[in-house]
Amino acid sequence: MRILPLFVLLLALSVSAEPRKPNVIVIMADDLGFGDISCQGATTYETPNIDRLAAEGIRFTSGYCTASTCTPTRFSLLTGGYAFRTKGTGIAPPSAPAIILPGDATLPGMMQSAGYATAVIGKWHLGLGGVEGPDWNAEISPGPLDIGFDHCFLLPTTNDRVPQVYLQDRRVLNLDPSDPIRVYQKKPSEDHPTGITHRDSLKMDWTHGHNHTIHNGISRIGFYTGGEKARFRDEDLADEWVKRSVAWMESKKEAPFFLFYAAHEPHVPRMPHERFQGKTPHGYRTDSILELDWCVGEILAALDRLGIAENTLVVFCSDNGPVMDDGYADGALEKVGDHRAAGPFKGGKYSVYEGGTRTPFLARWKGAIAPGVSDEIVATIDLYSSLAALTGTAVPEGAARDSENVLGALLGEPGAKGRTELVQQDNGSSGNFGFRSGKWKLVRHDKGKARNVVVEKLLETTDVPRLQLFDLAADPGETRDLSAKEPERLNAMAKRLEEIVASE
Ligand code: NG6
Ligand code: CA
Repeated sequence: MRILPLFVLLLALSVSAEPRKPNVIVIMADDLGFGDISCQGATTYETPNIDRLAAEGIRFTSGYCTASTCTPTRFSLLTGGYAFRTKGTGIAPPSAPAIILPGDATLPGMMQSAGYATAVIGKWHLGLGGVEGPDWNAEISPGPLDIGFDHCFLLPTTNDRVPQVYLQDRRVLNLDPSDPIRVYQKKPSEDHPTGITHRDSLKMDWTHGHNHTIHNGISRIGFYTGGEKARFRDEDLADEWVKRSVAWMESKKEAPFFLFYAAHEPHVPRMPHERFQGKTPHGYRTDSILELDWCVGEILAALDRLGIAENTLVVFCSDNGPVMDDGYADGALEKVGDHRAAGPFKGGKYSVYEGGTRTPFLARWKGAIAPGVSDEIVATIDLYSSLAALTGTAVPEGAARDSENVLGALLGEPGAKGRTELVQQDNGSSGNFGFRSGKWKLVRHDKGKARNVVVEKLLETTDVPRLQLFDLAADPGETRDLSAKEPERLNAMAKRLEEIVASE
């Protein structure tokens, strides 16, 4: 999707007559399921800070991300367009080129034009650099600073992909020029240690993939050498990001700021700080959820300390649903017990059933949002249009085309409606879609194969009919296919979905 910013339209302010410019923080967790927080079903450990956010704000029971993997959800959050419309928006490999390019209309760019200071701190996973990918040893462009962020402090992809270094604005932090970073497609030399050749030395074994270069006792996806001084320890990521976020907010407390805090928990490799290890009954996956909760608590405490909690809208969400074994032997599957990471929903990460995309979604703005629970449908893709409406900011014509202004619902205004329909995708290109329309859910698997429906069988697919229909009000777990009973509804929804997917 390329947008020509020739004409701009002032968005009709359907909800708030007066534009308002509170600080905005979007905290996006990574692979966090609906049932992973203790205000939504987790009973074997507590997430007090996330629960506090929920208690002081609105908890959405139909809050969604738009894809069941990371890159497409983040692409849609930042551009306001469904990722299936744009090729190359599936899970980005190590050293992938930038997916969102200078000139593309973006959420942070819109916030910049509203007068906000903007930063992204955490995981990126939207590619960096030109068509060849980033040169890790030089200035990296295009990157976040070219698409609307004033500042970034990032893990380039996911932590299971190389390299384990921070990108600060345009450069790798603490890089010694005499020890350049090199990323390789293939094993760089015969004696290069990998998760296969040095499996016995690993502090956490792999189960599938993830057996290339070893760093910090964990083998990764991809090969690299060099950059020793720039490398971080997995255990320290969260502490560093929180420290950087708090310092940045403090430096911007006079101006309105927009912070995208892109957490890594509980994505693999799950290697929380030592102080969280062993603190839950289910292994490092849920230990790392305690770490995430601690991060949220630190951010909220900073808002209180800076005296800006009443002037800050905090949105908490996830980039896709949960997964147990995602490539490392961290015990998540073996120790899951009765914990239901996706809550009452079916499927999880990689799936177009509800568990893949219906995820935690909280909004708190002290003094402006009356606390409560909402069943309105809201999605991460809607933040672009909704924040434009909030701040009274122009959106370039044709931009953010799939982003709906659900500001009234986000702020819990009485009678305000969320979406009436939403398309859910997986990683893209599979022909799998979920389509929610009111209480109805159409599920489409073009090849008749569904993934991650049964938690134990991530790598296997389950045979399913091409189209299925569920009544989410009566059957949130998508267990009773009503397609034979409701053929007209099935056909009408299949047609509408096709219309949305095929529209240019
Ligand atoms: C998959 C990885 C998985 C995870 C995922 C991306 C393998 C076998 N699996 O390809 O471990 O990294 O990509 O996750 O390599 S996401 O949340 O960033 O989309
Ligand atoms: Ca993810």
